[in-house]
Amino acid sequence: MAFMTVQTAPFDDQKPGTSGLRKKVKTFQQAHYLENFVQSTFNALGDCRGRTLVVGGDGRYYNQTAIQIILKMAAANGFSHVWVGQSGILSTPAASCIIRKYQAFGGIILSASHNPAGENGDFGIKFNTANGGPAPESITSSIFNNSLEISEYLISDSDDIDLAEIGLQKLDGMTVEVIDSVTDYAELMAQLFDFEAIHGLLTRGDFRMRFDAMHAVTGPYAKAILEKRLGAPEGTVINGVPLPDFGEGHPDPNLTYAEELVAEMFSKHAPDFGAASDGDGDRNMILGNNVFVTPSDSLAILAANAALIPAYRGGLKGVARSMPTSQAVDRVAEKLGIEAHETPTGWKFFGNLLDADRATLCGEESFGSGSNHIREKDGLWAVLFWLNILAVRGLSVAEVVNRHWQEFGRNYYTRHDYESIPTEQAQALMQHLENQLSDLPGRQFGGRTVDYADNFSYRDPVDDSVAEKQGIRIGFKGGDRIIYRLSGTGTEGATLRIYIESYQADRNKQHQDTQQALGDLIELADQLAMIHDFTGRTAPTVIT
Ligand code: VG1
Ligand code: CO
Repeated sequence: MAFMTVQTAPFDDQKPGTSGLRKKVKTFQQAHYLENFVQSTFNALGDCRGRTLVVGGDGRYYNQTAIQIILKMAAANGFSHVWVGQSGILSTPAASCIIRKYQAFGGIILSASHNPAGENGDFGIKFNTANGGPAPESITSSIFNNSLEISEYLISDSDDIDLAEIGLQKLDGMTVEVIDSVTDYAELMAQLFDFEAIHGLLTRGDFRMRFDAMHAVTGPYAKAILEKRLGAPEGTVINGVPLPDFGEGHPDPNLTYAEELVAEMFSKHAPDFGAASDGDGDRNMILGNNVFVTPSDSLAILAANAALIPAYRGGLKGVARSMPTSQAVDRVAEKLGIEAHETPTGWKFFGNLLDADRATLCGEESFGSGSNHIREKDGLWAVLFWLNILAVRGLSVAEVVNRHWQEFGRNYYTRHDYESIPTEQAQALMQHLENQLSDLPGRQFGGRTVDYADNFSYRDPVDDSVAEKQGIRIGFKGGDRIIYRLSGTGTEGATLRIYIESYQADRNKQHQDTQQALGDLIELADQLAMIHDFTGRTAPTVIT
């Protein structure tokens, strides 16, 4: 067995986006493509000799092939020990948990999250640092710079590792340790939550729950924790076997894509609690009998109820939300007298706040929430948090939500996505908005006055790093907002995301249909951006 130095030439499109590098499987299958990115990552990290790594992915097509390549490159680059999930499976939160628990130097997570999988679908790769979180911008830009200059990579010509077999194997000088994908993560969950109370709820007989794993990575985790450990009846978890093409579905837990679950939860004999997770297990959708909880509300409710949960009984240090996420959680923070941070989109921006103990709970409107237990968002964690709340309070999901609105007011919230717009059209539209920003403050639109209009810039309070142009914000007096940004995770053209929010304190007006309640703001958002003129589109592709 020998290490080889392979000559290569740079690709110019390996700039990591919101969450790592995401491209079509076919792009990754080009000769040297994956290898270039992995070597660029190792080069960005410096001397890798003697270091340790965690490797795993969401089980999508190309996962195992990529893992074999990464292991051989890790060995040739001098890593001493690599932990790999059995059969290459690690959910994103489990990978974060394992990096922290085994004090690894970092981890490589293979996932394109909720993007469709299969031979013609998407693939993705990202690097997480020793704190278990996504590499910060300083590292991702160094990876990109390395990828533009790469001329060779190192790889071993050893045989493949048997990923199905738990235990230690040798790959040249490097130890590969195949570990159970679920055990460490399940143990962590048991430390955070009152499993006895949740067990009581799930075995009570009159409480029914449904969890949709959407044929993606969370299936084994949900079955092990909810059914085996917490006593939920078999069949509680549906679509629980991870498939390389995710059953040809789109494992994005929202009202559009989680059709099967949504149909059941909005039926006559709906279960009491419903939840779904995404491709790599870091997102969650929470539903009750005929109710949907927006992710922004869910974050606020978790924060308001945190004192009921063993792990957070001592109080929250602070909360953080991405900029487009509704301001509902800010009101909870105000009441609790704790810091509330507003960061750019993407979990990597929460890392410093969590490490510095300035935020305990974090969340994004895109169905992601998490805490300082790891450094990624965590789908099943949110589900267990909700179950723990329901078990302790003895209320239904609808009651919990309604009482929250009564106490704090309701932030009506929606996101409209326009997918696969030609990139030039999307950029022209954003430029058109940008050009208006300086004229907007003070202007009136149907009773609302523009308070501020800018392109969001964030200074990290821990290391003073600055991230600019993170989305166009139009804020009105009283707190209503319209936000526009382009997605950084898509692989086809551009996706325009428009986020719309309006606060309602009046209890008698908290039960309108969201799209109706936000109707005039939606129309204004459309007019200001001239969506139809720039894109020819008359309606969004997805509304959440
Ligand atoms: C989207 C979401 C963002 C999330 C990111 C990764 O990014 O909006 O909130 O952090 O996906 O989530 P963008 O740039 O497309 O808006 V996941 O579950 O794909 O790791
Ligand atoms: Co995800």
